[in-house]
Amino acid sequence: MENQTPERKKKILSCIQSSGIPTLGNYLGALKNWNLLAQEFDGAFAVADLHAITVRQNPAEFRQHTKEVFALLLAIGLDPEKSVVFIQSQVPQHAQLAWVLSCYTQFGEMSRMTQFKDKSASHADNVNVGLFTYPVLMAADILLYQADLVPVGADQKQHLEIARDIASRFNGIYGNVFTIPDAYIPKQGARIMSLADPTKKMSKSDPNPKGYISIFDKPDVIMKKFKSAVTDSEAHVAVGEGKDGVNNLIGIYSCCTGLTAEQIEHDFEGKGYGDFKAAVGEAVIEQLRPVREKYELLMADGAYLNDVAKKGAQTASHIAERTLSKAMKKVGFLQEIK
Ligand code: ATP
Ligand code: LTN
Repeated sequence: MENQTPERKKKILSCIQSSGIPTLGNYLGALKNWNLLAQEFDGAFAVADLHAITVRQNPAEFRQHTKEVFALLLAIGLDPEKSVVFIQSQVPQHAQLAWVLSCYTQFGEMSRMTQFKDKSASHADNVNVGLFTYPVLMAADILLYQADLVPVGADQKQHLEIARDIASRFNGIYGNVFTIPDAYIPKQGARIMSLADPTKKMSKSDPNPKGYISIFDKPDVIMKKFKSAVTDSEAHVAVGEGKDGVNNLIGIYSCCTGLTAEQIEHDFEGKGYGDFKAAVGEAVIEQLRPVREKYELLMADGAYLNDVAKKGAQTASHIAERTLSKAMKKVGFLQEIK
């Protein structure tokens, strides 16, 4: 039809830090959905290596983790011909916009961030300013790409709200510069808990490797970790209050099989935790197998990864620059002396 502009395809963006080897929590809470959403929307996905240095990194390990996490983005099925897949530090506009936005963010709002409180407690010897302003850089990541939707795990909800607040404040002063993003938090898998301490979120920076399943763990290691997962003394496979360990295992099994909690309870009626843990281990092994296999092939082809990263950074930089220059112009940065 004439005069009718086609509806704009929605844009999504998300990032994952290269602060370690990604876990089953990252996969079920975030990565799995990225791939599904990328089929439907215009996607941009990045390795947030700038965020990773808020915690001290060993340079050689950090380089390796960035390569691994980048390979993982392709291994989960993201197609670099369809989505922009890149490494954050290779696109300088992220750090540039973060500075500008930091001048539109209040100290008081940052002080309320629960992740800052948690991380400054767990890294008491290195409570750096980057850890404090981390959500501003995250807002820059999102706003540069005018993202409508940001798929993340539940722990990032508060950071998304801040990104929305910063964008609305900036737009309120200067007009419509940024799209106001919505968080996309999955109904299932948004908060996978540690297998060793199910009151804590599964984290790739957990010093106890028994607490997390790495996406690249081999099947026998996965099975061993599930068999030693902390549960309770009830021996009854059912969701319940105070049954954090079993609730977590039911959640994981449900994400991997598509079964509801009721179906799982029914299927395991009268069976012990041993059988259930083995079934969960098996389901996770099958869920991660294709990802690990593709990842291993990709890791053997450094030249291909490098090529994809370069092209991704170029495309990302082109998109990001449009937003950055618009924002800087609005603020009043001198563009050209006439
Ligand atoms: P760290 O554990 O080192 O603090 P992280 O894994 O929490 O890092 P990211 O790597 O940046 O942080 O997380 C990438 C994505 O994975 C985010 O969307 C985050 O919400 C999600 N995520 C992280 N941990 C979990 C979890 N246990 N359950 C569900 N989603 C998670
Ligand atoms: N802070 C996020 C990682 C992250 C991110 C982003 C997520 C950095 N930039 C932009 C979504 C959008 C975390 O999960 N820890």
